[in-house]
Amino acid sequence: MTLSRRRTLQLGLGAFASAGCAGMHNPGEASNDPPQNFSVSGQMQLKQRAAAKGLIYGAAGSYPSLSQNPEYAKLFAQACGILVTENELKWLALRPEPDCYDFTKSDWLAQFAQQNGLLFRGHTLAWNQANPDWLKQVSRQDAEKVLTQHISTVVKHYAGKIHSWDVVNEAIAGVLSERSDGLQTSPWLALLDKEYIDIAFRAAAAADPKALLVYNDTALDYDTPEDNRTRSAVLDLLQSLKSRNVPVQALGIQAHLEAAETRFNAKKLRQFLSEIASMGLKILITELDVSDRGLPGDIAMRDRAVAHAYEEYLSVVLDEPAVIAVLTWGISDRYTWLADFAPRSDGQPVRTLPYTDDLRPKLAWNAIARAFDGAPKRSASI
Ligand code: 9MR
Repeated sequence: MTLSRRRTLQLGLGAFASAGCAGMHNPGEASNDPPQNFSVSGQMQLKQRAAAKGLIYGAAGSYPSLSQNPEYAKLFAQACGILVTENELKWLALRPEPDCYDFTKSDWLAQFAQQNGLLFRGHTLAWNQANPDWLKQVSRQDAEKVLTQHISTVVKHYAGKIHSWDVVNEAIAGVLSERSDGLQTSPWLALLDKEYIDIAFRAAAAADPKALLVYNDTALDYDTPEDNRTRSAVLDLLQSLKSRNVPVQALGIQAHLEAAETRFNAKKLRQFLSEIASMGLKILITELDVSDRGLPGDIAMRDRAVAHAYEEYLSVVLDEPAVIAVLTWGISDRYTWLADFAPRSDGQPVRTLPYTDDLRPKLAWNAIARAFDGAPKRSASI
């Protein structure tokens, strides 16, 4: 049985992706060897290379990693133009009790961003995961008030200090949904049906008219039944929101990629981006990383395959002028969710992000730098 990418990643079933799975590339074949040349010129950081093209580069960071590791924090501030809260603004972290908002850790991150001249970005106001147990006790009658009050309080707390919000995260389950609209089972769907998406965006817009309001989703990248279905359901959802004047302003494409996945179809992805842009929406690549599960152990070869996946993907998405930002889900292999959620079956540490676990840039860094250097310059109005 082939499990979907979304489901295997969410359940942490990394061992599924052994090299023999259908659709997985066998890196031992010479014809499929990844390119060797990832040369980069100049000394500029990723955020500077992005900025030179009118783009923002940044990453997700967490309170434990940034507050406890000064060397990492220093590198993060040098490399990134924006900091995304990895976990600290999820309901689970922020709302231990119904009447309590604990901003301690998210405020620390906001201050870190401000002190280092980074933009700040919030993730996320409505998701089916990372919710506190007490949410299960909320009645249908109270649900709209609970969601609206949460969003109003949290968004106002950072109003004027935040670049953008992932207002709703992963509302679509695509092929995994039993509904014709592809919506993902969630406490909010159970309580408010699909209205919860409208309610969330309207509450966020009322609380901070300046923040960019993003609908964020995963499994949008490949030419697989799951991703084709997700792209189609996301287009339908965004069209429906726009037709009812729901204030969604951008699509966040998470882009959790897999180096061993061969079903990348540049034309289809490019077409999808054009369709999103034609709705007047901006696009952000919000959680980019490249899993190395399913690749052989050899580190040099693995790094080339991961780098190739970054460059191939980014060169397609950066061709679309509506893409305004590229954010990786972390910057160093030392702090990546993939170590726990998609570990390698050979037990070797994963090598998925631009910097190694001891904070040295590796080929993935070169690949991202090359994609920025080769990207068309955005016009000043974007
Ligand atoms: O990286 C995050 C990890 O530390 C958390 O344990 C996990 C559950 O809250 O969420 C991870 O981040 C996810 C993000 O919030 C939404 N898209 C998928 C990300 C990776 O699972």
